[in-house]
Amino acid sequence: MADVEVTRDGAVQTITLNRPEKMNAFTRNLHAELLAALKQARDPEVRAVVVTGAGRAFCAGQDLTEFSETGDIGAALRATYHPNVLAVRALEKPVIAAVNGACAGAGLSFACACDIRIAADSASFVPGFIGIGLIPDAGGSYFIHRILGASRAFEWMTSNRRLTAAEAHAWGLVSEVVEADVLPARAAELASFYAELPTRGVAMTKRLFDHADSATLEEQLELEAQLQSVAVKTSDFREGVQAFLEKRPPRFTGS
Ligand code: LHQ
Repeated sequence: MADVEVTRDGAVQTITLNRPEKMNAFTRNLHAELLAALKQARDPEVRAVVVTGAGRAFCAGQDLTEFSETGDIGAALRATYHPNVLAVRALEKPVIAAVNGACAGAGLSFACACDIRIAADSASFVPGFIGIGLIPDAGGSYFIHRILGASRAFEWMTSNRRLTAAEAHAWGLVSEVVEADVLPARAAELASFYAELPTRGVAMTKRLFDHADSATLEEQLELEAQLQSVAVKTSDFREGVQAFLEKRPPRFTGS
């Protein structure tokens, strides 16, 4: 059985981390299959992506039983985690993490690399790293710091406190919490909503916010100007204006 399952429903691709007996912990093989799934999601017909986990966990981070085999950790991170995190950020469509259960260590980092996080009420969020004497990796120090702010991020990542889904929602780590049995349906509904938006506009918004993290105001204004010049040339811009003038809902195609 594959460690990562990919399904397609219309313009929505769902990627399921599929090692339920190991809480979907990352192995080299899972990383490779995840990267292949993210490459598959580049298909222009795919306009929104959901990432979730099989069984009772979202992802427990690095499989600690494979840990000793990794040797040079820096090299292992560069070879396995980094390409997947960068692939999510480079994907020109929204990536929704549907956090169905425990989300720990690099699994938490990966969820935080996604554009949107929703959670089951049974989900929990565990830094993990400091519990085994490590530091946040796989982008954890980058994304969690940005989502929570420096002070809360430091306190959480060093205390290793397990957060409930409700607490994660109160902190702004997830945007929505639903009952566990309706999470797949809610994720599908949210992804369908996104898949019907002007995909290129959504993708360029993603790029702008990533750029804003390290840009000066002048640089950000310039990138806005450049990308808006692209956006006005899309069919979806023409359709949006036409639909507005005709007082009807727009039918965006993502082109
Ligand atoms: C696991 C794991 C796991 C294997 C639970 N591996 N079996 C990158 C590069 C290189 C090196 C190192 O690290 C990294 C990045 C990282 O991700 S470091 C952080 C690694 N992750 C952790 O430290 C998390 C460890 N796990 C936990 O804190 C808990 O197990 C969580 C919060 C995930 C789930 O808690 P519970 O729901 O209470 O379940 P449990 O603790 O009872 O675990 C269930 C089973 O899953 C258990 O096995 P067993 O045979 O007793 O049923 C665990 O050993 C196994 N498991 N995480 N990462």
